[in-house]
Amino acid sequence: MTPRIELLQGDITLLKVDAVVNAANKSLLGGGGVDGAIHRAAGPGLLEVCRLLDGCQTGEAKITKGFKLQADYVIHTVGPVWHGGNNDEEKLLAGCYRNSLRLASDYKCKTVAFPNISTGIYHFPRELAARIAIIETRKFLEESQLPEKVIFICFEKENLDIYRQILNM
Ligand code: AR6
Repeated sequence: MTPRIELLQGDITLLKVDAVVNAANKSLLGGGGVDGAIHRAAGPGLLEVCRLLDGCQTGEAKITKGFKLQADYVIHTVGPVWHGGNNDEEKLLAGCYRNSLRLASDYKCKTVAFPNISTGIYHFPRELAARIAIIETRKFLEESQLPEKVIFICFEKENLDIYRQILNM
Protein backbone atom coordinates (compact mmCIF):
# COMPACT_ATOMS: atom_id res chain seq x y z
CA MET A 1 0.00 0.00 0.00
CA THR A 2 1.18 3.49 -0.85
CA PRO A 3 -1.19 6.15 0.58
CA ARG A 4 -0.40 8.73 -2.10
CA ILE A 5 -1.35 6.35 -4.93
CA GLU A 6 -4.96 5.82 -5.95
CA LEU A 7 -6.43 3.39 -8.45
CA LEU A 8 -9.51 3.99 -10.61
CA GLN A 9 -11.23 2.49 -13.62
CA GLY A 10 -12.79 4.82 -16.18
CA ASP A 11 -12.31 7.73 -18.54
CA ILE A 12 -9.43 10.09 -17.73
CA THR A 13 -11.12 13.01 -19.51
CA LEU A 14 -13.79 13.17 -16.79
CA LEU A 15 -11.41 13.57 -13.86
CA LYS A 16 -11.26 16.71 -11.79
CA VAL A 17 -7.55 16.74 -11.02
CA ASP A 18 -4.83 19.35 -11.39
CA ALA A 19 -3.22 17.52 -14.32
CA VAL A 20 -4.03 14.60 -16.58
CA VAL A 21 -1.25 12.87 -18.47
CA ASN A 22 -1.76 12.19 -22.16
CA ALA A 23 -0.22 9.19 -23.95
CA ALA A 24 0.66 11.18 -27.06
CA ASN A 25 2.89 10.59 -30.08
CA LYS A 26 6.01 12.52 -31.07
CA SER A 27 4.06 15.04 -33.17
CA LEU A 28 1.85 16.06 -30.21
CA LEU A 29 -0.83 16.73 -32.81
CA GLY A 30 -3.40 14.23 -31.59
CA GLY A 31 -4.21 10.65 -32.51
CA GLY A 32 -6.43 7.77 -31.39
CA GLY A 33 -6.89 6.13 -27.99
CA VAL A 34 -6.61 8.30 -24.92
CA ASP A 35 -4.91 11.05 -26.97
CA GLY A 36 -7.97 11.35 -29.22
CA ALA A 37 -10.30 11.35 -26.21
CA ILE A 38 -8.32 14.10 -24.45
CA HIS A 39 -8.22 16.31 -27.56
CA ARG A 40 -11.95 15.82 -28.15
CA ALA A 41 -12.81 16.71 -24.58
CA ALA A 42 -10.37 19.65 -24.36
CA GLY A 43 -11.55 21.20 -27.64
CA PRO A 44 -9.60 22.76 -30.51
CA GLY A 45 -7.64 25.17 -28.28
CA LEU A 46 -5.48 22.25 -27.15
CA LEU A 47 -4.38 21.37 -30.69
CA GLU A 48 -3.62 25.03 -31.37
CA VAL A 49 -1.12 25.27 -28.51
CA CYS A 50 0.28 21.81 -29.23
CA ARG A 51 1.25 23.03 -32.69
CA LEU A 52 3.62 25.51 -31.01
CA LEU A 53 5.45 22.86 -28.96
CA ASP A 54 7.57 21.43 -31.78
CA GLY A 55 6.75 17.83 -30.87
CA CYS A 56 8.23 15.75 -28.08
CA GLN A 57 10.83 12.99 -27.88
CA THR A 58 9.96 9.52 -26.64
CA GLY A 59 10.27 9.37 -22.85
CA GLU A 60 10.02 13.16 -22.51
CA ALA A 61 7.02 15.32 -21.50
CA LYS A 62 5.56 18.76 -22.21
CA ILE A 63 2.75 20.64 -20.48
CA THR A 64 -0.20 22.72 -21.69
CA LYS A 65 -3.34 24.10 -20.16
CA GLY A 66 -6.38 21.81 -20.00
CA PHE A 67 -8.77 24.05 -21.96
CA LYS A 68 -12.28 22.57 -21.69
CA LEU A 69 -11.17 19.68 -19.49
CA GLN A 70 -11.85 19.79 -15.77
CA ALA A 71 -8.11 19.40 -15.31
CA ASP A 72 -6.03 22.59 -15.23
CA TYR A 73 -3.18 21.02 -17.19
CA VAL A 74 -2.45 18.30 -19.71
CA ILE A 75 1.00 16.74 -19.49
CA HIS A 76 1.79 15.23 -22.87
CA THR A 77 4.26 12.38 -22.80
CA VAL A 78 5.35 10.03 -25.56
CA GLY A 79 5.60 6.39 -24.61
CA PRO A 80 7.82 3.94 -26.50
CA VAL A 81 6.39 1.63 -29.14
CA TRP A 82 7.05 -1.95 -27.98
CA HIS A 83 9.53 -3.56 -30.39
CA GLY A 84 10.31 -6.66 -28.34
CA GLY A 85 12.11 -5.07 -25.39
CA ASN A 86 15.65 -4.60 -26.70
CA ASN A 87 15.24 -1.01 -27.76
CA ASP A 88 15.32 0.74 -24.38
CA GLU A 89 11.55 0.44 -24.08
CA GLU A 90 11.62 0.00 -20.29
CA LYS A 91 13.95 2.94 -19.71
CA LEU A 92 11.90 5.17 -22.01
CA LEU A 93 8.62 4.28 -20.31
CA ALA A 94 10.18 5.00 -16.91
CA GLY A 95 11.21 8.39 -18.33
CA CYS A 96 7.59 9.15 -19.25
CA TYR A 97 6.48 8.74 -15.64
CA ARG A 98 9.50 10.50 -14.12
CA ASN A 99 9.43 13.48 -16.50
CA SER A 100 5.64 13.86 -16.24
CA LEU A 101 5.84 13.84 -12.45
CA ARG A 102 8.64 16.38 -12.50
CA LEU A 103 6.54 18.73 -14.63
CA ALA A 104 3.54 18.18 -12.36
CA SER A 105 5.67 19.09 -9.36
CA ASP A 106 7.18 22.15 -11.12
CA TYR A 107 3.64 23.38 -11.87
CA LYS A 108 2.55 22.80 -8.26
CA CYS A 109 0.02 20.13 -9.16
CA LYS A 110 -1.37 18.35 -6.11
CA THR A 111 -3.26 15.67 -8.03
CA VAL A 112 -2.16 13.96 -11.24
CA ALA A 113 -3.81 11.15 -13.21
CA PHE A 114 -2.00 8.76 -15.52
CA PRO A 115 -3.46 6.46 -18.17
CA ASN A 116 -1.64 3.18 -18.89
CA ILE A 117 0.94 4.75 -21.21
CA SER A 118 2.06 2.64 -24.21
CA THR A 119 -0.22 -0.32 -23.41
CA GLY A 120 -2.74 0.39 -26.18
CA ILE A 121 -1.76 1.13 -29.76
CA TYR A 122 1.96 0.94 -28.76
CA HIS A 123 1.59 -2.66 -27.47
CA PHE A 124 3.82 -2.47 -24.38
CA PRO A 125 3.17 -5.60 -22.24
CA ARG A 126 0.64 -4.54 -19.63
CA GLU A 127 2.10 -6.09 -16.51
CA LEU A 128 5.61 -4.86 -17.21
CA ALA A 129 4.24 -1.39 -17.95
CA ALA A 130 2.31 -1.35 -14.66
CA ARG A 131 5.40 -2.40 -12.69
CA ILE A 132 7.46 0.38 -14.27
CA ALA A 133 4.70 2.96 -13.65
CA ILE A 134 4.43 2.01 -9.99
CA ILE A 135 8.16 1.74 -9.30
CA GLU A 136 8.92 5.09 -10.95
CA THR A 137 6.02 6.83 -9.20
CA ARG A 138 6.92 5.47 -5.78
CA LYS A 139 10.52 6.55 -6.27
CA PHE A 140 9.45 10.05 -7.26
CA LEU A 141 6.97 10.44 -4.39
CA GLU A 142 9.60 9.42 -1.87
CA GLU A 143 11.70 12.38 -2.93
CA SER A 144 9.04 14.99 -3.64
CA GLN A 145 6.18 16.58 -1.67
CA LEU A 146 4.29 17.21 -4.90
CA PRO A 147 2.17 15.79 -6.37
CA GLU A 148 0.35 14.89 -3.18
CA LYS A 149 -1.63 12.21 -4.98
CA VAL A 150 -1.12 10.15 -8.14
CA ILE A 151 -4.07 8.37 -9.70
CA PHE A 152 -3.61 5.46 -12.09
CA ILE A 153 -6.76 5.33 -14.15
CA CYS A 154 -7.31 2.13 -16.10
CA PHE A 155 -9.71 1.97 -19.00
CA GLU A 156 -9.91 -1.81 -19.06
CA LYS A 157 -10.65 -4.16 -16.19
CA GLU A 158 -7.60 -6.26 -17.11
CA ASN A 159 -5.27 -3.35 -16.39
CA LEU A 160 -7.14 -2.50 -13.19
CA ASP A 161 -6.65 -6.08 -11.96
CA ILE A 162 -2.93 -5.95 -12.76
CA TYR A 163 -2.49 -2.71 -10.79
CA ARG A 164 -4.62 -4.02 -7.91
CA GLN A 165 -2.44 -7.05 -7.60
CA ILE A 166 0.86 -5.16 -7.71
CA LEU A 167 -0.34 -2.42 -5.37
CA ASN A 168 -2.07 -4.89 -3.08
CA MET A 169 -5.22 -2.72 -3.15
N1 AR6 B 1 -9.26 7.25 -20.43
C1 AR6 B 1 -8.30 6.49 -19.85
N2 AR6 B 1 -7.60 5.55 -20.53
C2 AR6 B 1 -7.89 5.40 -21.85
C3 AR6 B 1 -8.86 6.17 -22.52
C4 AR6 B 1 -9.56 7.14 -21.75
N3 AR6 B 1 -10.51 7.92 -22.27
N4 AR6 B 1 -8.89 5.78 -23.83
C5 AR6 B 1 -7.98 4.80 -23.96
N5 AR6 B 1 -7.37 4.57 -22.77
P1 AR6 B 1 -3.39 4.33 -26.21
P2 AR6 B 1 -0.44 4.25 -26.43
C6 AR6 B 1 -6.31 3.59 -22.43
O1 AR6 B 1 -3.55 3.46 -27.40
O2 AR6 B 1 -0.45 2.76 -26.38
C7 AR6 B 1 -2.48 7.47 -29.96
O3 AR6 B 1 -2.92 7.41 -31.30
C8 AR6 B 1 -6.13 2.42 -23.35
O4 AR6 B 1 -7.12 1.44 -23.11
O5 AR6 B 1 -4.29 5.49 -26.06
O6 AR6 B 1 0.52 4.98 -25.56
C9 AR6 B 1 -1.33 8.45 -29.79
O7 AR6 B 1 -1.47 9.58 -30.60
C10 AR6 B 1 -4.74 1.95 -22.95
O8 AR6 B 1 -4.80 1.16 -21.76
O9 AR6 B 1 -1.88 4.92 -26.10
C11 AR6 B 1 -0.14 7.62 -30.16
O10 AR6 B 1 0.03 7.59 -31.56
C12 AR6 B 1 -4.02 3.27 -22.60
O11 AR6 B 1 -5.06 4.25 -22.48
C13 AR6 B 1 -0.51 6.24 -29.66
O12 AR6 B 1 -1.93 6.20 -29.62
C14 AR6 B 1 -3.03 3.72 -23.65
O13 AR6 B 1 -3.52 3.39 -24.93
C15 AR6 B 1 0.00 6.00 -28.27
O14 AR6 B 1 -0.22 4.66 -27.93
